[in-house]
Amino acid sequence: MEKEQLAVYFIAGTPNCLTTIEETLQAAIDGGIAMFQFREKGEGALTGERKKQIALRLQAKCKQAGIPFIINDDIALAIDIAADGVHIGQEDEPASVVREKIKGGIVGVSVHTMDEFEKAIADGADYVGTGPIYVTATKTDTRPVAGTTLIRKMKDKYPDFPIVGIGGITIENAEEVMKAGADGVSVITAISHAKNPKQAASQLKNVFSRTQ
Ligand code: 3NM
Repeated sequence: MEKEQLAVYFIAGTPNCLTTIEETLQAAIDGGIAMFQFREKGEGALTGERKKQIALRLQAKCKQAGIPFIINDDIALAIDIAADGVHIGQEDEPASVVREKIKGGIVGVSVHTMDEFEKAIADGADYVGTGPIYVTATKTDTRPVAGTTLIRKMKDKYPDFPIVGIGGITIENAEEVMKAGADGVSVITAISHAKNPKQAASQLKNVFSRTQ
């Protein structure tokens, strides 16, 4: 994968969206997101065939836009529909096992310490996400708020490895995350709950461009 694909990395599931997830994703694409992760979690989350059908529709939109379509945690679904990749946490299957299953696809791993970061690299991850950088209401079982210190340390040691920040990132604070060395920002609410998701995505893209 290219680092530039992390610039504005939108994540969403149906419970995160104010309108339909298809509409929200289309607006985010029109605003210039570079990658999308389908993360169908939380109250009211779809499962089984209904989840798969939505995934296929979102995948088609990403394909048309030429951006990677990543699935959170559900490795079986990712393989079933030939998604471009998966994103896993520390509680999921080991990244080395997922790497084998996903073959040439993108594998992203959530990390919270330098040790987890180095393990993810050794296991064959293509990028890591680290957070929560700021307070987030979207995920309740996060680690303590980390700020940008770890991103700086990670970039100092591995300047070329793709890193994205996550958790409570907004148009206002995204610049701080980029300046700490992140290759991009992962957001749910900043786009999915925006009055104008297209504009929000475009503003985040502008923050990325002006910090390069
Ligand atoms: N992972 P929002 S924080 C999915 O810290 C997720 O690993 C996190 O949502 C982590 O952009 C988070 O609305 C939620 O804050 C991000």
